[in-house]
Amino acid sequence: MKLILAIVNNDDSAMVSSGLTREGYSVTKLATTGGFLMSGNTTFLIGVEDNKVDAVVELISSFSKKRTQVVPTSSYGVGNYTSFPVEVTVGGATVFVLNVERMEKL
Ligand code: 2BA
Repeated sequence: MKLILAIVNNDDSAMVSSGLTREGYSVTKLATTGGFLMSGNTTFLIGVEDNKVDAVVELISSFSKKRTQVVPTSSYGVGNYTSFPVEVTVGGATVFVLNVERMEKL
């Protein structure tokens, strides 16, 4: 068994969530915050049999869009701070697949 940990943009999370539940997967959603942009995203925990991993990753990918975001950054030069915007690409989704040693529902 595997545990899929998928970090998804908040704008895509409703589609990812309904897509997964529609296909019969059990899903837990956590409200999380990205360390770089400090904005909200959603982390899905999905426990599945090994042979379902690729299908779940594909499904998450199909609902997770890449988007660009402009982030203000600042640098210090010749006695003053300068602020300038930088564009970063966020997503689709960041996915980790972990081995599960044991799972029980008690
Ligand atoms: P954030 O940490 O808020 O990062 C948002 C986006 O900013 C990232 O998109 C990436 O394009 C950019 N970024 C992040 N750190 C950066 C840095 N040090 N310098 C320049 N640009 C940087 P994604 O890569 O699509 O990541 C989206 C979210 O997924 C991240 O939000 C974070 O919550 C999570 N994530 C991504 N990689 C991770 C990892 N290796 N471990 C844990 N969480 C991760």
